[in-house]
Amino acid sequence: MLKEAVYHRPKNNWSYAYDRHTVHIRLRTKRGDVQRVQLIHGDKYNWQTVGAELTEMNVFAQDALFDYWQAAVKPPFRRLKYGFKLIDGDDQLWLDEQGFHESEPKSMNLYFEFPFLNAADVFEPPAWVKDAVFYQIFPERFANGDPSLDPVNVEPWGGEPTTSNFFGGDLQGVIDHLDHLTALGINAIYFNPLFEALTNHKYDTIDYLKVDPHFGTNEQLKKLVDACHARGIRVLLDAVFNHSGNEWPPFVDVREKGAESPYADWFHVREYPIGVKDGIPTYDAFAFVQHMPKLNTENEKVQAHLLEVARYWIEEIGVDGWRLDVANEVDHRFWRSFRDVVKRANPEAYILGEIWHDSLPWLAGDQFDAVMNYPFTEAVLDFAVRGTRDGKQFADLVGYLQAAYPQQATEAAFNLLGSHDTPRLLTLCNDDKRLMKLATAIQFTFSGTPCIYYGDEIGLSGGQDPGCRKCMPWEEDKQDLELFAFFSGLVSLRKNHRALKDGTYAVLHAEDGDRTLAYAREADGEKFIVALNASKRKETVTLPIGIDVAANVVFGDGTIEKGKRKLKASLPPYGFAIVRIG
Ligand code: ARE
Repeated sequence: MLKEAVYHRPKNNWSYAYDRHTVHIRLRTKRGDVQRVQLIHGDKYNWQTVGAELTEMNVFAQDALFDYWQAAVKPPFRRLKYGFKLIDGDDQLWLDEQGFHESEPKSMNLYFEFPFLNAADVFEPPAWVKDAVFYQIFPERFANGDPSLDPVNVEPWGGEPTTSNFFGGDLQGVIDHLDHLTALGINAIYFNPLFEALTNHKYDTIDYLKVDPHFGTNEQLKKLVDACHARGIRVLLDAVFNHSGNEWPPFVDVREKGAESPYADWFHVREYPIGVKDGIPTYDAFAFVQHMPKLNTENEKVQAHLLEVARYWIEEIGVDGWRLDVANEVDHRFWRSFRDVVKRANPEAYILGEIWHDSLPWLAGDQFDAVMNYPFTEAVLDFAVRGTRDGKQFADLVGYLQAAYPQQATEAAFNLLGSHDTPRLLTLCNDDKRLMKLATAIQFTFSGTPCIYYGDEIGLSGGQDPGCRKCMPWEEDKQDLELFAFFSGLVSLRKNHRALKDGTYAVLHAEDGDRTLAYAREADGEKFIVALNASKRKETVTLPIGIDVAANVVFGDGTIEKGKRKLKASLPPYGFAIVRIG
């Protein structure tokens, strides 16, 4: 057994409360190196009578180098003291807080501790999130429902988007097209910023308490939210709290009065008078963008204002949560206060951070419920679209990501394949719908909440921002209805089967240099096998199944042939099959 590969720490993704009764304990070993791992556990104040129990651990995830073991235990008195027993043939090793032992430690004093399962510390994303299918709307480009609100320089709908032009999309446009969303089957919308701002993307807020007049009014947003709720659709807004716009009145005041302004401490000014020197603003700003001055979220008045904003839209307008812009550049203390305010306003509200990287520090229950899962985006695109990752490398990366977070974070992850910040999926696929469908099939059969970027479902294309922000075409002959049927079919399949949402996940086929992949999802006695072919040739994959069980392709262009204890899936180039077992 390779001791150097063994890892555990009694915190974070290694030891955490999964719910108010269950603790998950994990251990890492070298891949394929250890036959069995047992968790020895009991109550620290009553080890003799309550403990010590042995629970067999299972490998729940694997990456290229490691096996990740997990056991779920329900300590009767909510306290846990534990150690590990590693077994490989005749070799046995015990692990506690002091390290390895060749024989069972005489005392449990130095075992690891999960001191107490306090309900207040449990990371519990709202239950509805697992059942959600999101749809992202970039408001300026979805639909123009009220031309009387158009900005003066508005261009005809459907023109080429630039960084600064306007097409007149608004809230009425969304209200007018709710039937489209219902037909697609989505049950949650994420809106890019709606508050008053000068740019077409509105990430440069002027007034956090007012809907942009070119989009509509606060009352109209309330009407939209109510209409969505009546259809079972939840609504998420974009909170741009890292920075304001440079026409936000407090910043205007600092620009005019300098250090004497009562708002001087609301920002991070390095030098007065404020301005731009050699392309660098004399104050902190988002990405050196001078019209986006960074807010000082340590200032109590700034906190009070932003927290009131967080409360107002939830309590008074009824929105169901927030997507947090540039979430990783704002201090953790602020996000903790933010969570308290949001959950007080609505305990079921959802908090989604925009973080593109490893996000563990924000996913401990005291800050966010989920993050935009760009690492998943990259894994899927590499495998299904770019062809830079084979089935094994894909499975290894996914295994690594699963092990890197508590299980509830994986179950609530926000899985997107594109957004207003990336080239569109169809464009990345060089307009080859087979690749797009392959990637989307993975997205909809994975743990985590899928999100469709507006227009992807009808074949909208476009490169990097601003190309990815084209106007939604509403004439039927400009929409790819076959693609729409594909998307709505997948949405409905997912919505109707728990196994595809938070069911267990097991890799069935993933080999070096092989561009096919198969995995199983299982829950409530229901099982699906997803078999995928990311190569340009027809491929077959042989998969183990139980004896005499039924198997049917419920979605996809692949076919299956049943053998005695196996299933042969024939997959066309860039094809796939979602197979229902039993
Ligand atoms: C504008 C132009 C762009 C130009 C940019 C440079 O449109 O073409 O490249 O200026 O100055 C908003 C608008 C953008 C606008 C930007 C600045 O939507 O159109 O760009 O403001 O005016 C990082 C951050 C992440 C951030 C992205 C963009 O970590 O938070 O960069 N995303 C949010 C929003 C954006 C928004 C802003 C922030 C600002 O979602 O839409 O931009 O409010 C890597 C890194 C990531 C990086 C990512 C993308 O993978 O790891 O950290 O994200 O690439 O660059």
